[in-house]
Amino acid sequence: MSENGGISRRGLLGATATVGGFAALGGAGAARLGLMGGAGAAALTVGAAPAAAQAAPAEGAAPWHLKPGELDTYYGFWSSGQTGEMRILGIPSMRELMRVPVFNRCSATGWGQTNESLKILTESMTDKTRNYLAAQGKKVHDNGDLHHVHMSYTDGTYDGRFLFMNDKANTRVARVRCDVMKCDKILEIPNAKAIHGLRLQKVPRTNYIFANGEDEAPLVNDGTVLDDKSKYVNLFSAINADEMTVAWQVIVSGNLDNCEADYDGKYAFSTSYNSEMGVTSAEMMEAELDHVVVFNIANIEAGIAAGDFQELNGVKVLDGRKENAAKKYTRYIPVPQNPHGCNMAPDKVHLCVAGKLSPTVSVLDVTRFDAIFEDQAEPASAIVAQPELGLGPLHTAFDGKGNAFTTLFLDSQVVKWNIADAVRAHAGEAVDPIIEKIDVHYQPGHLKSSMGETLEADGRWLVCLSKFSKDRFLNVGPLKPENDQLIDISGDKMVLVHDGPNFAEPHDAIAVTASKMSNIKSVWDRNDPMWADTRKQAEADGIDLDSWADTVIRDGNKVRVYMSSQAPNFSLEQFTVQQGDEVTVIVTNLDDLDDLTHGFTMGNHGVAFEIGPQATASVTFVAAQPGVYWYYCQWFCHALHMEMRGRMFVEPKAA
Ligand code: CUK
Ligand code: CUA
Ligand code: CA
Repeated sequence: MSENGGISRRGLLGATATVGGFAALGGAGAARLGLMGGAGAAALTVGAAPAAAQAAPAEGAAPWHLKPGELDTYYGFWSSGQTGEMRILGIPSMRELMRVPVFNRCSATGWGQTNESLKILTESMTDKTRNYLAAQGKKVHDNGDLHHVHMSYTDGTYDGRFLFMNDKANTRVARVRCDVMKCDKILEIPNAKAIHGLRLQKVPRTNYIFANGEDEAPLVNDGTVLDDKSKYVNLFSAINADEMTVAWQVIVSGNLDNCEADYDGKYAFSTSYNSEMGVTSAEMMEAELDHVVVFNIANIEAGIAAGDFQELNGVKVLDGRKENAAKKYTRYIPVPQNPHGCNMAPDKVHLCVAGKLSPTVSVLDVTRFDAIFEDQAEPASAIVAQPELGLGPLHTAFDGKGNAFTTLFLDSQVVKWNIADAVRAHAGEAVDPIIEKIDVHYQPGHLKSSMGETLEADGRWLVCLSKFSKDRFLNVGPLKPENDQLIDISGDKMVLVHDGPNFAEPHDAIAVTASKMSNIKSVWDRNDPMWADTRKQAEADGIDLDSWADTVIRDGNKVRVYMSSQAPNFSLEQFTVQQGDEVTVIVTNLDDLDDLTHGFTMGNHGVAFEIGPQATASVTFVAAQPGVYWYYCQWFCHALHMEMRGRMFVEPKAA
């Protein structure tokens, strides 16, 4: 068996000769090589290596094969790209455990429809968005593009409190509470456009969320500027993680792609693939060198304190462009070409910047940044290695033992290499930093090692999120799943052990030791802030939400229907409203057992939501059509679950 699983992807490319010259290729060249997708990418990825090339050890001995009832040892938190939700998978089984709606509309849970979720989705909305949505007859966006999920840190490792994530589509950042695995805050970021890269401060704890705006836009974007490029900017945002408010923004030169933070709490970094500030794909590939922006957190905070900012849409905005270097907010490190991934090694020293159009990863020594900010050293002096790893390097992960793993998008491979050897080779020593390459299927984007973005990187598992599955699964039509692959990295050789089909499009994931997640509840706290507003209204209506409630309150043409659920009954088997009433149904689930969720679906009204054990949830709708309508519990809860239903009677409007 060939170690690389048969035919090498490079062979298919016929690319040996093009590796060196790849960085110099212009737009057309890159398009021909398929990097920009389309026909090129397809041609490149058909013709797969034999699928069975990676033989698994005998069953039973395989640590990734969990028997029924066995629990995984890691939580995987996955993004879902254009689906807009967060997903939880178990590692190493790769079983999908849960979907957590965030930016999307969820039919099962009522996310995007319940009053409690609508408050979270709308409370930080800008006026511009609110007005846009009103013109569509909508209250909220029901799509998102969630690329990056990261967990809050204390002292450089995961603390199990929160997960934070971006929405590139509608320029938002969200927070998910780990105790109940529900989103509790969504923040629309003013001024910036298309929040893409998102990372967290790692030490001493996560006070800031760093979020990149990817798209350039006029700073005052009011329809008066189109072609005057001097008015276009990009913004780096720091968000207060506790309050979920924008702390400050920095205007940068060039655009921003992925970001990262160090293990000292001093710096954040962003890659920029459009240092050219081009507006066409060809313009964005003109320069051979783009850059990494380094943000000096203390200097920026001092600048804010000194009043060196303009206030724009309620946010303090500093100028960190190249021409403002004297302020020492930012430094620009030149790297080749259209860099993408930006990953900090757990050795606290090395930042790995993947070249994408260049076959190299640039290794930056962050301990040199102090001198660069003090103008005692050139920005480029931070580069201590630049190993040539293969075609289309996108993201890097770490095993905590000095090795790095980089995805090669075009080569459809993961390359394992040694950081110290790469540094020695850069200094002129005759060492090859590349340890091994393994084929993945196909076209990998992110990859993530277990605990690999913490000081507790353990080198056990590597998840590789491949963008194409092609022939790896039964054909399901023109739209294919992606393929999240699991690689055992605990031994000397990487071993591919699992293919995991996944729906559009998990860009990124993190793998967290299960013991970090001991604070997850199975039953809600009755006083949870999620329904604090609903509780306040109930108190005003004289209703005790914590006991059996079966009361209908009329308030003009607003009707509030309070009911409780306890398997297999709703407290109200019927209620009556008038045509045209604005009806709010408030359901409290008084069951307090593990896994006893009820639901409320109002037939032919497009209304459905989840009520977890001890939770309260509500939905408001207009009873526009007279008649009898059945409501029912859609969450299987009891042998008499089908019978758990009742009637709403809508009386016709008096003529
Ligand atoms: S980006 Cu998708 S593969 Cu949005 Cu993290 Cu690199
Ligand atoms: Cu309650 Cu089904
Ligand atoms: Ca560029």
